[in-house]
Amino acid sequence: MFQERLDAHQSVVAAREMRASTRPAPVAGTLNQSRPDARTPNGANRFSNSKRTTAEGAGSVAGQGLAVVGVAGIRSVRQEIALKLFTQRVAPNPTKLELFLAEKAALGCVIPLERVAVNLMKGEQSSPAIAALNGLQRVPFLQLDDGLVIPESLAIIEYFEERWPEPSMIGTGAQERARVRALERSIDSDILYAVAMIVHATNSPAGYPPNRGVVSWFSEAMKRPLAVLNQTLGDGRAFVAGARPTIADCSLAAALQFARFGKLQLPDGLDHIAAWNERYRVRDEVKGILIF
Ligand SMILES: N[C@@H](CCC(=O)N[C@@H](CS)C(=O)NCC(=O)O)C(=O)O
Repeated sequence: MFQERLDAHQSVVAAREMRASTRPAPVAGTLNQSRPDARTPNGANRFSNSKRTTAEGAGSVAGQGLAVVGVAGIRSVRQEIALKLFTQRVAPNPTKLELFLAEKAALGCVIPLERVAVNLMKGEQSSPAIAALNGLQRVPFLQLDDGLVIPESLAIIEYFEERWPEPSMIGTGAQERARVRALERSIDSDILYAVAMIVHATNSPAGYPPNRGVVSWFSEAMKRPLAVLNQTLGDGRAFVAGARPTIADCSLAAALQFARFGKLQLPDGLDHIAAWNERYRVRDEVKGILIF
C-alpha cells in the first residue's frame, strides 16, 4: 500500500521533472547550476545539487562507487559530490534529515549530496551490500568521501551543522542550543519513535504484524510528551523553538507525516500542535518532502 501511494506520487514528480528537462540547458556545465527552483526564495533547489540513484546494483555502492546513470556531464557531478546519503522517502528519520536539508537550502546553504534510495519495503537495507556499509541495516546513513559511514539522523545533522554552520538550525549560544536540543530529543525519542512503533504495529508499510500490546504501550507513553509540547507551542511562537525553524520542527513534522501516512489518530486536545502542523507543512520550503 505504501509503495503504491509512493509510486503514484513519484510518477507525478517524474512527469514534472520530464517537463522541466525539456527546458534549455544551463550555460555553465554542471547539474549544480541547473534549473533554479521557484519554491525556494534564493533559487536553491533541494534536488538540483543532488543526484539520485537507487540501491539496486548496490554491489557497486559498496565497491568502487555508485552505478552511474547515463547522464551527460555526470563525471563532473561525481567529482564534486563526495557525500552519499542513503535514504527512503516518507520514513520518519530520513524525512527529518530531508527537512533539515530543505530548510537549510531555503536559507541559502545547499549541501551537495548524492542520494541513494534504499527501498525499505523491499528490505534493501538488509541486502549484503547495504548491510556491509551500515550494520544497523536502517536509514538514513551518510557515507563520506573517505568511506566513513555515519548512521543516526541526528549525528548526520550535527555533522552537517558543524561543516556548514550557517545558518544554524540548532540556534546560537549555549542556552538556545540546549533548549532546541531538548525539544528535539523529546520529540524524537518520545513522539517520533512512538508514532513509528504504533504505525508499524497497526498499518506497517514493511509488513510487520499487528501488535496491540505495542500500540497500547506507546499510545500511553507519548501522551505526556505530546501534552507538554502542546502547552509549549501555546505561547504563540511560530516554530517549535521560537521564531525560526530548527531541527525540532524537522523531527516533529517527520513524525506527524508518518502518523498521517499510517492513519494514526493522535489524542484529542492537541490544538497548538495541530495549528503548528497546518502552518508548517504547507510552507514552500517543505512541501516536496511532506507529501502525505
Ligand atoms: N535512530 C535512528 C533510527 C533509524 C531508523 O529506525 N530508520 C528506519 C526508517 S525511519 C529504518 O531504516 N527501518 C528499517 C528497519 O528497521 O528495518 C536514526 O535516527 O537514524
